[in-house]
Amino acid sequence: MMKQVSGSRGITAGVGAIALLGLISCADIENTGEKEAALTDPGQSMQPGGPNVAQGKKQPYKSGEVLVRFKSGTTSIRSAAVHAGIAAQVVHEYHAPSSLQLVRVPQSMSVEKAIEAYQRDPEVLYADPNYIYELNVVPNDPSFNELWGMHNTGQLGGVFDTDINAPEAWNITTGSSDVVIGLLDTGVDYNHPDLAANIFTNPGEIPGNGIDDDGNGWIDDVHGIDATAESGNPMDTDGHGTHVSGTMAARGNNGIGVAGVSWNAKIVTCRPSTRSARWTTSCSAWITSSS
Ligand SMILES: [Ca+2]
Ligand SMILES: [Ca+2]
Ligand SMILES: [Ca+2]
Ligand SMILES: [Ca+2]
Repeated sequence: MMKQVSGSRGITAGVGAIALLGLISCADIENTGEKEAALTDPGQSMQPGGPNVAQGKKQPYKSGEVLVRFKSGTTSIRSAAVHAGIAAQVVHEYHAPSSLQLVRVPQSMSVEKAIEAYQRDPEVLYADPNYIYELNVVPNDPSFNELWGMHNTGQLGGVFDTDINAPEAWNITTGSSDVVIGLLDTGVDYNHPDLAANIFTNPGEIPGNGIDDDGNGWIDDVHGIDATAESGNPMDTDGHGTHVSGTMAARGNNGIGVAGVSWNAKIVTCRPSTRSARWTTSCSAWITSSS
């Protein structure tokens, strides 16, 4: 279960990030003009000593390409001679880090063999594959970082990747407002700033006029019903239903609070009766008739 932060309007609580999408390689970072990102030294972020395919975990990289960084003071004549030794061609030279080059190796040579050859040369500081990184969709909601169940980097001390891989799923879809989710819980705070946009509205009901406009047996049932109080007002009286709603469909990437599994789905609510089993009929009938 995700960590819940209490408060008068708490759904769940964190630190924001940037919405990113797509595949990008180390070399592309500079080629696409992301100068600040390119200042990151690939050799410091990758597995030293060659591609990590030999270490049990495959990370995709561009075939036929190697990033080579020479030691400080290596002359261009010397580096050119090293490349010529394996018939590799320099296709890009980086300003930062210094002495870093992207080379294309011959088709007859694997990236692994090329890296082995470079690493044998004393002038080479390191040689790495041109790894491809997948930049997943991460919402800008300030408390997203606390949702370890969605994306666990160990940020709260837990086990890395023990999560539902939400950013990976969001690469495919972040949900649809055409989907309506029925909530059977303690109700929902339908005015919550991170839920209000995703609360279902009964199109046949005029709010606050004391009339059952759509004739479904419930007066002013705009966002759901409360089968316990037998009213058309499903306002949460406990907080649990609001918390669950946040997990299901808090508005994602709106700069507020958290993100639900679905960023846009609509929530329709029935607060069940604790006094009789009649609520099951009431809830199912209302949800079916109104959504
Ligand atoms: Ca994960
Ligand atoms: Ca009604
Ligand atoms: Ca009404
Ligand atoms: Ca949000």
